[in-house]
Amino acid sequence: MRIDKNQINTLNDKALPDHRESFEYISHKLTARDIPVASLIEKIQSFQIAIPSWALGTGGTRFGRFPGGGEPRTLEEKIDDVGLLHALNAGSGAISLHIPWDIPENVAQIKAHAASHNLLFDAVNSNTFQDQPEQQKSYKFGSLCHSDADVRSQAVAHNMEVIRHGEALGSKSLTVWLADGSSFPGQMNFRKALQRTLDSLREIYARMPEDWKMFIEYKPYEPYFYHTVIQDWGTSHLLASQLGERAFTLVDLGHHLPNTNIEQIVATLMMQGKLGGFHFNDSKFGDDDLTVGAMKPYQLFLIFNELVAGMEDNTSKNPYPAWMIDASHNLKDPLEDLLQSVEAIQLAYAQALLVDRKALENAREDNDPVLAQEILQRAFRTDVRPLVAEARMEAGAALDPLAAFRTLSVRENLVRERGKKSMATGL
Ligand code: PSV
Ligand code: MN
Ligand code: MN
Repeated sequence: MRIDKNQINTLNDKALPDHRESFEYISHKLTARDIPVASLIEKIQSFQIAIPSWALGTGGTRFGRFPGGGEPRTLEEKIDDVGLLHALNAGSGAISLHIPWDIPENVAQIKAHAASHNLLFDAVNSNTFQDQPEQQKSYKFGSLCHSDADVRSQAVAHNMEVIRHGEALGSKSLTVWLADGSSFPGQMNFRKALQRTLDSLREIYARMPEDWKMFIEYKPYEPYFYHTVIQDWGTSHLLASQLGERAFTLVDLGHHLPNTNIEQIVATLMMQGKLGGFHFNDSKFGDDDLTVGAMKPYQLFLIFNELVAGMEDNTSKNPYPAWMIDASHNLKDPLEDLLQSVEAIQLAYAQALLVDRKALENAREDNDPVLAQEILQRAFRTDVRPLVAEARMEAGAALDPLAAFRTLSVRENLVRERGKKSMATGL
């Protein structure tokens, strides 16, 4: 199924009078505060969020999976799904592939297919956390950190293969997330495991194309429950610093222990020019991979407040970060969940753009926490939904993507095309 512009225009026309009223209201308010609305809209439009190929199907939990039907069965269909999202919100202009789940058989065809949806290929992801059927050595006790040099070589070779696929498609970065770790005290030598990981990453880094970046994810626990080799941003930063200029830390919001001050991590990494990318999701307890903004929208705003501050005052020359959603869908329709996530990200970004940075800096210099809080919350409590909707409509997408998804019976159409029992490949 493809959504055409006429369908979107018809829906937008119906919603237009109501939208106009709310957009005029906020435009008027912002203009009175000397905030240029047109440039806000441009910024929102150019903020593109990559969709991971593995989030297009039902993830399930380790206790079960309840597929909803109409899931993409092939890489082409995964691209089609991201194309649907992008047609609805004009904010999901890239797809991130996970190898070997998404091996492109016919590269020229896949590229043309993505281009027909106006999609780019974002970072490619390696997978050394599962054994594949034809694989010689097992990753049961680790991959890049393994005590057996042959396992490490196999994992390095896999990352090189992922890079080759990415190069063919036009990706420019490799994201490495390692499950490597141990579940019992004494099981693994911390120092050797980290040293081996560094050495293996060095091999990959050395052979990475010159215009590529490496993003290193961290995670405190899971699948192992005592220690993870790259457990936190500090360890990731240590590795990225030792590897070189084109290695960066990637922050996945779910990869922190409860109550971690993620916005401070963002500020620190940006200060060092080492924030490479982001995996957005939300959580209550751990790596819950829930819809972005579903639990802690204020935290998301505070993170964007640091991101915007870091991008505006970029003395450390942090590269423009790669934005991606990394979520799992157990209850919701994956596409509806992703529409909600993209919107939540755009709203937090738009709110962060409203922060009066000069006034905030003055309040900080004056040690006035009351005023600092007022300034931040004034931005956070502004209803920026009409701004984001206007940005979408101007870009040819839907004023209300979720309503459009339902009115156009997108899922029903996908079920008709792909069947009730179609399950996405991957997780
Ligand atoms: C691991 O929890 C993670 O967040 C990494 O980004 C993986 O690549 C992704 O999930 C999919 O398993
Ligand atoms: Mn992730
Ligand atoms: Mn995760």
